[in-house]
Amino acid sequence: MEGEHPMPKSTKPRSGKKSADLLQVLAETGRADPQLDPQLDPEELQRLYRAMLLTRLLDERLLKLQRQGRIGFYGVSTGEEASVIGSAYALRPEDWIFPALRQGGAALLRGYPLEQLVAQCIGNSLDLQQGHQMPCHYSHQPSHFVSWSSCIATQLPHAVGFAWAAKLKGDPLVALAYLGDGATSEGDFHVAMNFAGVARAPVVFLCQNNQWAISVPLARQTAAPNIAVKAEAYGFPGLRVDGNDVLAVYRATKEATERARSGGGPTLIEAVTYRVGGHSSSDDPSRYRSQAEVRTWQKRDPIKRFAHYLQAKELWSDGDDETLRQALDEEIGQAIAVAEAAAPPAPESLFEDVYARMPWHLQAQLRELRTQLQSRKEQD
Ligand SMILES: Cc1ncc(C[n+]2csc(CCOP(=O)(O)OP(=O)(O)O)c2C)c(N)n1
Repeated sequence: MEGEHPMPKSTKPRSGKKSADLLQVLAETGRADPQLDPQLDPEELQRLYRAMLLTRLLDERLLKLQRQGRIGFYGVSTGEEASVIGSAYALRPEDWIFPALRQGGAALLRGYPLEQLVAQCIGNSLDLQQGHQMPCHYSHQPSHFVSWSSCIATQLPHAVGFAWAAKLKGDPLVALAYLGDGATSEGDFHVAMNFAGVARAPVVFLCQNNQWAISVPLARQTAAPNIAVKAEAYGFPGLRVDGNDVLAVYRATKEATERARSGGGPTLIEAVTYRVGGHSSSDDPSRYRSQAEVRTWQKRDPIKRFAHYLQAKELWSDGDDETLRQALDEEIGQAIAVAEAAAPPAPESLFEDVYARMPWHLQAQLRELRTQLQSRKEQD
């Protein structure tokens, strides 16, 4: 399989070492392996496609908003939509997601309202977090989507703790923890993987190996032949899937989550994909990687591949695609309009959502703020 999915030079596993096979359901032409096709029904397939396309179009619009100074920061998931949507789709509503930077599409799939996502990037009063978090660091309790700390890999021990608690309580829940290839070099990765293995916690680690951690290529991240192999040292399965193949990602995650739910313990899934865009709106990737490498991966676009599959099944046409794109563009435009119309957060909200019981010194500062706001009002 490895030969069918060649990687650019800088991201190739070391020669001479055998790496695990890559699970692929869809060939790059969109042709499905009949033995591996999960046989989702037409509505489900179209829902997956819509979610991937929404993610792509939303990323394009929000990055433009950032360039226009209308939001402060943004991180796209362009090229990684199959890894995000295929894995999130494998969960049950009662399961929980511990995301990293690029999983906003998963939150939307699970019911995060689009205008609230945009408002989160702005940080205004429509934002559930009232601007307390960095833009693009979403959380939405009803979707079981947990807030992320920018400190790389910290979500992994959180996910394991959650999963272990669920196991102790006898709740049949699974935690899906997302991470990038760079996160595998953090101490928290080892802590989480080790503890998950020992406790046989119902957690699935979904590593989007997008080949880069800002400007650090995979070849400088690890001397191991791949990321999936690391699971072996912790005593649980690790597997590699084609991260640009939504059905392969879905299939692998479904198997892993159901094994976890039935007491079979954790799994590490390495979704082999590529970060087509910059690391974030603050990054210029042309300073450290070649356009030829980017173009190679752009040819493996996960959305186009899935569209070919749907077309071959006569579930999709170019006309359907155009109609959906227009509808999504409109939906995004409306969400932006609603989000931008919201007022800034109330100054007092600075004091909310940190302590269950506010300490005395913050109570004093809050009183002082209120007095100042009142006297300003009287001056106006
Ligand atoms: C502990 C820590 N070290 C460094 C950083 C700076 N930093 C932010 S994102 C990032 C790279 C993350 O790469 P990866 O885990 O591969 O995820 P990706 O962004 O590629 O999805 C780094 C080093 C950080 N946020 N936290």
